[in-house]
Amino acid sequence: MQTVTIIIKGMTCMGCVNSVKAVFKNLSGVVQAEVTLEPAQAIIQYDSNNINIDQIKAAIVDAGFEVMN
Ligand code: 9UX
Repeated sequence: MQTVTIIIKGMTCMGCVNSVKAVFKNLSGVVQAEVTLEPAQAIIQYDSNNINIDQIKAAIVDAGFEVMN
């Protein structure tokens, strides 16, 4: 299992946080995701056999947010 912290720009309320959480819920390979507004980030545990960081970041961008790292 791998863990990555992704800094997310564009989350301005808890609705946004829930939107990002929903993205991870439907993403195969993401095992656990802790999304917070302050700081605006997601700490993600994922299985590198099923998904990579670029794919995780792409899903966040597809949902309308920006990845800062
Ligand atoms: Mo809150 Mo986020 O009303 O796009 S859901 S700003």
